[in-house]
Amino acid sequence: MDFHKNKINEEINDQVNEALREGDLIIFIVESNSGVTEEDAKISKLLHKRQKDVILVVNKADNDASRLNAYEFYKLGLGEPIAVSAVHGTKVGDLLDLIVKRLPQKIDLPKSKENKIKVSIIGEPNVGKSSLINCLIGSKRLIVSSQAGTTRDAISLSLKSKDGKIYELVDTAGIRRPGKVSDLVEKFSVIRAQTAVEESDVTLVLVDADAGIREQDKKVAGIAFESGHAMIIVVNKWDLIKKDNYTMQEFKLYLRQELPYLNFVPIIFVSAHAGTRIDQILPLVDEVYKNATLRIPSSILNDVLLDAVSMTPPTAHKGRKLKLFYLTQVEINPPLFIVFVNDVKLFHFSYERYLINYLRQVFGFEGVPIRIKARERS
Ligand SMILES: Nc1nc2c(ncn2[C@@H]2O[C@H](COP(=O)(O)OP(=O)(O)OP(=O)(O)O)[C@@H](O)[C@H]2O)c(=O)[nH]1
Ligand SMILES: [Mg+2]
Repeated sequence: MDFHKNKINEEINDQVNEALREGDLIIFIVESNSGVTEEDAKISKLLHKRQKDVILVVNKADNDASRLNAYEFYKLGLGEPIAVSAVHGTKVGDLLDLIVKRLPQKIDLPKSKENKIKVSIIGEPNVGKSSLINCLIGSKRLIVSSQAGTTRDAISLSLKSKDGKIYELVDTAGIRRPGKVSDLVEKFSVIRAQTAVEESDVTLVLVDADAGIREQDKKVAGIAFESGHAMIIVVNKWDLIKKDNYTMQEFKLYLRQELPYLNFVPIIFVSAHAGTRIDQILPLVDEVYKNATLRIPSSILNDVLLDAVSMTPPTAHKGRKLKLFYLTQVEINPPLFIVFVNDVKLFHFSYERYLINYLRQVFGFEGVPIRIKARERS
């Protein structure tokens, strides 16, 4: 336990140093009621050494007495402290103004949503989500540890690729097995991951090669699938597997068996430790994103619908037969198709699956769940 604690402290220090190195402006937060602590003094020394621009924020200044306490922090030598209350929102607006004023002008914010791809990474605790992001960005920005449950909340980091593309990478808390922790925590981690996935363009479903596919991995993959967004299965810790020429193919087969409804999702085998194939992840992200934003003209879709129906016509059900009139794509990223029929009750799952597979055969859509809704023609 102590070993883990020390290891985590070390990781936290690394992370703080990294943030200090990268940051253009440092917000140093102290607590008003505790006065200047030894730790505060230590951190101030570190900041002086770094010669960075610092805003000293005294938090929990909820009343007059604690607001007055703020002046004590002058002695840290970091300039005028600003007293705020994060809980009540007092002076937080002023702080924001101050931050904007002090930020260097050189910061280039992404200009529009168009050239940014948002990628969330989800998976069970400990599969290496944070390690993978660290490896992608080439820096130890996120805390990594062998203790499950290290990442507690979603964190996003920006990455600019060599060709100038911007990716927003979202690390999420591991999705825990029910019963392992209180149900509330498990529910919360699922909801947070769902939200991250809903807001992303592409989801990386991370699994641990050494642990294999567990029930919980299936649940995680289901979250990505349900969102309709593009997805990739990333098998991490490939370095731990004893391999020969067939191992990857065998593992792929095993995955396809365990997750049969995800047969359209690309699989990549990586090691966040050794860096193996990490450079292939973003090109794959680009590819599935392109597929998710594909827009197919209705004229072409209707030719395809005609072909599909003549190839395998719907069978009659209790004397009534499904008729399909028109197919159109109403949304991209995630794609959504609407098919106009004579009676929605006759559009059964099996025919829906047939049409989806047909669309895949013609257009590919690798990595993208396809959804078709039936509507009755009025
Ligand atoms: N051998 C090996 N170990 C890895 C690899 N990636 C991560 N690990 C280890 O797996 C453990 C968990 O890594 P994290 O990156 O913290 O995992 P996580 O998925 O972010 O975990 P939570 O935040 O707890 O959900 C750490 O001990 C890592 O060093 C890998 O590719 N190979
Ligand atoms: Mg983590």
